[in-house]
This record gives sequence, C-alpha cells and structure tokens, in this order.
Amino acid sequence: MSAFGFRHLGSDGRARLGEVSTAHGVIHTPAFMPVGTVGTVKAMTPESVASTGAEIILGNTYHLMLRPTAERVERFGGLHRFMNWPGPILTDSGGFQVMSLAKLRTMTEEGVTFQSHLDGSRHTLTPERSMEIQRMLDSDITMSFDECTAFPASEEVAATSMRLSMRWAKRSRAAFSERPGYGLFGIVQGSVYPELRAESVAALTDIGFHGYAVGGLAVGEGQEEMFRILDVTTPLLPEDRPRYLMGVGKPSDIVGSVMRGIDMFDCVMPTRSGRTGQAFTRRGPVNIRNARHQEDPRPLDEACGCPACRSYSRAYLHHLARAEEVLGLMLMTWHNLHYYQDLMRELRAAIAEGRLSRYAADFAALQAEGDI
Ligand code: PRF
Ligand code: ZN
Repeated sequence: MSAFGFRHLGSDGRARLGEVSTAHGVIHTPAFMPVGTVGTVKAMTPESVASTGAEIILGNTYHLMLRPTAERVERFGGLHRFMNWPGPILTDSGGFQVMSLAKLRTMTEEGVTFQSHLDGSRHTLTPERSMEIQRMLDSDITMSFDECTAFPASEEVAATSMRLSMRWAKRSRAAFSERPGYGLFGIVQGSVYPELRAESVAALTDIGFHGYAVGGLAVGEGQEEMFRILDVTTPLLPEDRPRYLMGVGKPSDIVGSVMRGIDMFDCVMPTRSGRTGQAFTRRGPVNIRNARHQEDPRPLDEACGCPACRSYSRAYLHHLARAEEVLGLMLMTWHNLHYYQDLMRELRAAIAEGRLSRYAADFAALQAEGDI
C-alpha cells in the first residue's frame, strides 16, 4: 500500500496543480467531490458518477452512524464495498451536520450529544468517537471533529469556538489510527477574523495533519468576504499539503478559490439543485422548469458532452421536471456533475499551461452573458 501523500506538480500564481494519493487511488487537484451523504450520490449510480470524471466522493459520519450504522458498514467491508464505489472517499466528521440537522443538541468540552433527526434516539459524538466511526467506514480522508462557528459571530464568540475546535483537533489527531494510504485533515476555523484564522492555522500546523481544510466559510458571509478570508489564510498553510474548502460552492466560488490556492471542494449544489430543476451551464444557471424551455430543441449546454446534453432536448428535460419523473432527476444531476468536473478539468489544464487568469476572465464573461 502506498503512503498518503500530496505531490505539488505546478503553480500558476497562487493556484496549484497536484495529486493526492490515497489507499483507494489518486485524485488530481484542483478536485471537486460530489456529495454522497448517506452512501449514495443521489440519483446516480457509482459508475455514472465516475463517468463524469469524479475521482473522490464525500460521505457523512452523522448520517451513516444513524443509518445503517458504522458497525454494519464495517461488517460489509467498509463504505467502498458497501456502496460499490471503489475510489477514494472523504468523510466529514459529524459536528457540522449535527448542528444543522439533529434535535436537542448539547455541546460540552467532551463533545456533542443530540437526538437523531430520524427517530429521536440519543447519540454522542466526540473527537474520539468520530475518528472511530470514520475508521469503521474505511474513509481514505478523515476530517477532524470541529465546530463550524455560526455566522455572524462576535470576535469573542468566534475565538472561543475556534479554540474548542483546536482542542478537538488535537484529540482527533491522537485518536486517529495512522495507516498507509489514509489521511487526517485539520479544519481551520476563526470566522471572518484574520487574526483568529492565523491562530487556528498555527495551532493545526503545530499538531501536524496530512491536509488542511478551511471550515466556517460559505455560511452567509458572501463571496467577497469569503475570498478576503482565503486571501489571509491559504498563504499561511503548508505548501506541501492539500487544502480543502468545505461546502463550496457555486462555479464562480470555485474558480476564485482555486486562484487563492485551494485544491479540493465539495458541495451539494450540483446534485441538490439538479433535483430542483437548476442546471449549471457555461452561460450561467438555467431553470429547466421555466416555460421558455417547453419547445426548445437545444441541449442544456451546447459545449457539454454528458448523456443529458448528447441525447435530450431542453423541451424533454422541461417535461420530465414538470412531470416530476425520476429520469429528470437523474439527467439533471448527471449534467451538473459533468459540468462541475469539466470545470475542474479546465482549471487543471489552465494551471498546467499558465493561463489561469485568462481562463477565469473568459469564464466570468461567458457566465455574465447569460443563457441566450
Ligand atoms: N466544518 C465541517 N464540515 C463543514 C464545514 C465546517 O466548517 C462547512 C462550512 N462551509 C461545511 N462542511 N466539519
Ligand atoms: Zn450536459
């Protein structure tokens, strides 16, 4: 088994081209990870997810510990075998999902106790239990247990929250069982305060992780503020480790964040909004339920090579969405994931060829033109 590692292959400005090696394969970065919360990327088979170019998917500790439980997944040989995704898997650590989904939460120094959103049963997550669950899932990339500071937060509240996350990061590191090909990422917090972000980076790099995530962003602060925080955070992170911006984002968020030195992304946007009828295209978002598409023979995106664009008209996709047909969810999701992976392929090529600024300008101009 090869070691977990990051090869930094080249740069264009602050953007990086790289390769993350894991127990279940290599990820070319900048990379986008489709979200497979409950052990499925909704409306897609693993084969169709792979066909879009995705090399890694994300799973969630919170959901999987409740159903089907980490113990059952482990008995079936881990999440890769259970769900038939042979490639790398990253799992989020649970705290973020507890805060957005669980009922009756209580947080202490030890961890979080909560009631399941499914059946009201009581559970506890601590850094140690989160590491154990992610090991049972056989996650290639384990995330340390953190608290995503709510937005907005005063500097005092943000400092207290970030320092708790740093103590939890230290406990996560101690509880993580080191194995070849498996990595643990620390998560930077500190809300919108540059000094807190710097303190968080220092605490994490002192502990030492296989990679570093930027958490606590895309929580309502807006793109400009998010970019401002990335501008003061990514330059502090070690150059020889991958950097992951959690829960981001729109296509323009990804382009701007790659230009600020981020290597990995995940977001429900392409999958979730695909199921509500929103398609991402080179000319910006398209709502396929809109009446203007009902007689339109064109594909969603003329430049896209996905099955939805190769074989189906906007009129047909509009009909499927209006009729709430399952195939509509499948084709829209397939297109959106393919679009996101095309974007990542194009970003990697632009970095490799030293023309990222030009690419970003062309990208923004075409998005601004709109769907015509
Ligand atoms: N922490 C964790 N997961 C996350 C976040 C975070 O801050 C975010 C913030 N956008 C998304 N997912 N553990
Ligand atoms: Zn398409």
